[in-house]
Amino acid sequence: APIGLFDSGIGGLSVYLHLAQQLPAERYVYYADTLNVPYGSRDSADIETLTLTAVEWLCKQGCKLIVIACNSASAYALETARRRYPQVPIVGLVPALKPAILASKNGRVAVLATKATLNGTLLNDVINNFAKPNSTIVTKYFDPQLVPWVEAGMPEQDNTALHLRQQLQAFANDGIDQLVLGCTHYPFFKAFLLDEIARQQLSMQVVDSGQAIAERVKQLLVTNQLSAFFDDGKDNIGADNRRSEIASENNVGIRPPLTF
Ligand code: DGN
Repeated sequence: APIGLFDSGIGGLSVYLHLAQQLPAERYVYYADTLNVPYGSRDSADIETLTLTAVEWLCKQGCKLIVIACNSASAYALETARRRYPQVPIVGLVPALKPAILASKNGRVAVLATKATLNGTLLNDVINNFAKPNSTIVTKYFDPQLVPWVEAGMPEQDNTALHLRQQLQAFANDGIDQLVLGCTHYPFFKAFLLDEIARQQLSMQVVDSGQAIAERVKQLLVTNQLSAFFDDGKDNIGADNRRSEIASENNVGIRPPLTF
């Protein structure tokens, strides 16, 4: 049976890339709700309804495990989805603030995410639990332009570069030494950000959740005996179809170029 992934658009592919690397024998179904992207500025009830629709669709495909590869959707629908589909392990995303706080040398941590994620309890619980009183300052940043740029398949255009350079400068001025990419669309800018950080000789690390999510999925597959090794081939995708499938409700494909 396949592993299901869901995002409001194509951002969750940044998580899929880590999964495919760590778990290449698995099959994947990816649901990109490109019809309703962006979720970031929608209200919580709306995000919950759209997410549950996606999770139900992935369950119908016979997915053995589902990754809600969207911080905004996880913020408002992870708990409900787990309650509604208790038979399927569901992994959600929260910005990787914990490792960033632990790694920070000066306690100045930035989290860049959608409004929905920044306001959600998942993120604020992490801040309350791990930010060290008196020594950690977590600053929240919201940038409405980044998701549409990734969706349009043009993270490397000139105005994108200019915008990101200015954004980095603002973080540097604020003394940030850890930048948390709190939206699954943003790792598509990571290579550019790292180049720019090196070029400007800033001491800033960029953190995202992809690797940790792949490790969590691997662990769940092992403990629940769900890895491809145990597959009986009885699912809705077909036992002989051993390639990953990209599913999109309104059939909008992935537009190149996307680098990672
Ligand atoms: N990729 C989604 C996230 O991680 O929050 C957000 C994209 C969006 O819908 N704004």
